[in-house]
Amino acid sequence: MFNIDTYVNRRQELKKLVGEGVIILFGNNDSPVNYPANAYAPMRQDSSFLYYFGQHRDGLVGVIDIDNDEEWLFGDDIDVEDIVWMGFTPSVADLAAEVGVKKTAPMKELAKICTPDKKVHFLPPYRFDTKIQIMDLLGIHPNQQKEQASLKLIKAVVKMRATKEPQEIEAIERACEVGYMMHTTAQKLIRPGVTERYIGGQVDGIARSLAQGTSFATIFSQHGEIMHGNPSDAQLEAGRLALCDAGCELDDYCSDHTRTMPVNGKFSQRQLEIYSIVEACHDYAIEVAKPGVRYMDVHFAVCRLMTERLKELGLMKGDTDEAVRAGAHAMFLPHGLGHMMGMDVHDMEGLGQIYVGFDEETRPNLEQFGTNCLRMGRKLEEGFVITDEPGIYFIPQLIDEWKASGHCKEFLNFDKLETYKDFGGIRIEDDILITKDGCRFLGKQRIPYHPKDVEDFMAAK
Ligand SMILES: [Mn+2]
Repeated sequence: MFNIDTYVNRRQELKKLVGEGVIILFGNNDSPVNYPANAYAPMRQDSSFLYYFGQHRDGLVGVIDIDNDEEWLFGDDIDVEDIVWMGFTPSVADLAAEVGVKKTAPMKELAKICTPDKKVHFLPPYRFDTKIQIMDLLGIHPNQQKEQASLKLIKAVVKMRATKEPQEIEAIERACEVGYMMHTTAQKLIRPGVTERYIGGQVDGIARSLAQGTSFATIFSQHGEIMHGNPSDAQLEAGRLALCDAGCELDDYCSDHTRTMPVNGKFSQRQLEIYSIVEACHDYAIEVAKPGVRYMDVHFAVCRLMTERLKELGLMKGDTDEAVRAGAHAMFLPHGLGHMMGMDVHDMEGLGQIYVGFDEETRPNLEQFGTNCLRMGRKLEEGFVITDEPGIYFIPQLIDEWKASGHCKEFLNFDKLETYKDFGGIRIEDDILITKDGCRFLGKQRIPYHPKDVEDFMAAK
């Protein structure tokens, strides 16, 4: 938790931006795994609630009544029977005082402040219990809640959370340090015969030992071409690549890195050829990302670079600009170059990607395969934290489908693609901070990613 002024000032700023009405920020509740008392642990607080009210306990709701200039923390104090099981927990009044909130009340009083006749601002809910709370309070059916969420509040929250304060950047740097430990642990343990699940578990263990846990379900797979490939019980095989996409949460901030390693510690010539393209794309993005540059333009510049290089390998053909306009590169890169990162690993995604990753002059293209997965396109600003994560994947089913339909056949060499169906996929991902005149990596230590560094690191284990 940051100091009390942080939360007081943030709420003050939010009041100014929203202007009138009552803002209600729902904290999260415990979420049961398989019966009510067996909850997912650790409990994950809602990030916007945390940003303005700082407290991690479940069952809290923060209210900022702009019209009456009052701030409230709603929640029920636990009784001694709960204390027997959970230990002592500060009262709601004490929790409120820690973040500079003067008024508190039990949850049943919430309906007295947030009445449907007032202009009540709420964020789009993503948990079912929150949807029920909103329905009880405001009479809005869950199906209608996303569209009735307050655009004014969404835009204000995005504006504030998008630009990271120095103390937030420090927290992300600390999370990246644990990210370094997670990824280098994987690099040390990878060898033929070990299961994906074992490595995935060790990576998760670092996140749980040194931080609050992972920032998303760890991806560790020899099938790097599967975007969200969870670790299976398959054994690692010499000659294949293993892709590790993992991050932690520390002090409520995330890290998110991806590395791709040769299982036997040495890249083959074919792997090296593809790897060096991804590496070049990754490094190019860091070279050009700076305030005023649109990340969508960086994305397409990377797509053109990738296309040029894939043409040299005979996997693509034709005019580079036309190929990228047609979306042919999405055969290899079906996602965007990156996303905002912060308290959420895809920061604020729940508030609506259109408000987080785009602006008035940069609109998403939802029609074209690949481009429709662009999470971040807008002009970069100092203080943004984004990921740089190009990849090249060989997805057998996608190759088959495009080959059968002839999609982009003037830009793709399907005969050559056939021979890459057993390749897998490569992604390299780092977290970067947009600075005054450029950008920089976050985290003190670079997780090895240049091929020689990866091989040397794996050999030294
Ligand atoms: Mn990412």
